[in-house]
Amino acid sequence: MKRTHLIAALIVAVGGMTAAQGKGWQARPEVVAQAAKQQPGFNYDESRVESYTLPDPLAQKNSTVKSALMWPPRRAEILDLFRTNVYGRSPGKPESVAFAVVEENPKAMDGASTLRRVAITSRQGAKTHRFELTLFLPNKRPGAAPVFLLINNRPPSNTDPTRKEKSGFWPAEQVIARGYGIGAFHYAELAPDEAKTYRDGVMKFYDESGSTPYTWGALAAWGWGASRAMDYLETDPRVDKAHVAVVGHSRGGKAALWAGAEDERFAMVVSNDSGEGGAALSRRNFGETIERINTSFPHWFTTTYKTFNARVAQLPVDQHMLLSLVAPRALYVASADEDLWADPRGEFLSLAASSPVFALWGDAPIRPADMPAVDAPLIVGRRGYHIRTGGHNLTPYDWERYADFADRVWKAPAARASSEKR
Ligand code: GTR
Repeated sequence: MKRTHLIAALIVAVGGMTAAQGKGWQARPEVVAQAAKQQPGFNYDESRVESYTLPDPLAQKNSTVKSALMWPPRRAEILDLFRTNVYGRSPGKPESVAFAVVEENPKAMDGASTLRRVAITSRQGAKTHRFELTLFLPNKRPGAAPVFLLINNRPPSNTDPTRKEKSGFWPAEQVIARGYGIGAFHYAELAPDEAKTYRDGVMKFYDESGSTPYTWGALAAWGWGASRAMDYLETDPRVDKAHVAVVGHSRGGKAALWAGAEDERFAMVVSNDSGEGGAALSRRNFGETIERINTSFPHWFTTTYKTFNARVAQLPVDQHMLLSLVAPRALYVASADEDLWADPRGEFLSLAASSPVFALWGDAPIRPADMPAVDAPLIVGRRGYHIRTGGHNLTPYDWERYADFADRVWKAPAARASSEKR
């Protein structure tokens, strides 16, 4: 090739790459300006993101994980690093868990669904802890239904079992119409979301004369609640227990990711705007920081996490490794265009950096340059992502995308129903 041709070819290649990246999401300047005004002292400027090196999720002491068969010990190691350094150690299943249906309405939502309100009582020694699960199951669906379970971090009225109040945060009618069950419990029933009182929920139940081997923070307690709800779901014949998704928004999203890491019975994990301490990379200096989250919400994480406030680069993990713990199950990460505090790009890059782990099961990579434009969902293998127009919230749009994703990875409900009949 003549020199001039070669130069032309290079320029085309560079131009092509820029064009591809240009199609992806960029924060709007007015949103950046607004964020800087609302939460000053934090970085919202992409050009000020410093370079960082992420720990390799596949690198073990003396070898690299090269196959799905080699993953379990590395997975256990990563899980333990998160327990020690980030979320703390949870007690696991209590001595016994009992379920009581406190209300059943087979004709809820004008006959479209069956409502079950279930009291979940855990017993440990002489102590008991009780919380409630609200569950709607689709009546039109033959057989057991897959279920989306929300860790509700908003007021309980958002998941009103009477349906007198309806909220886009938990659009139960819409999810039922898609053929899925939908459940929720209120996070504060597990641990109050307050530094002074957070131990007054389920943690008290494990505190033995002031000393406990459990170092869990509130996020882990909320995730523990999801596991106890799963204990119930496993017993309900109308629930397809092999297809239960744990869903959470923001702090609930952080808890959902941790629940999915700790409990592999969840076949899908959905993180909605979970940000710092959730899906977003901690090493990327954009939006909320570890120091800030540990200061504002000291009760969310284990105390060791605070020792990383000023030395993030020394954390043995980053959040792409938390996402990796979901593999080979299904994982959906969602961001919102105006939610710069949660670092949408950091959430996407984290998902992209989990690619080597998902590749162990043959999934194609999600590359950093693949970040889509707003409202243009991306599904690659068993991972999904979207960035929605609007602010920090969980909305009917988000739920539609989660149902689309479940249709895809769990096969369309109609197709499943007919294959079940055979
Ligand atoms: C913010 C916090 C975020 C996120 C959010 C929420 O104040 O800084 O990490 O969890 O609250 O839960 O809505």
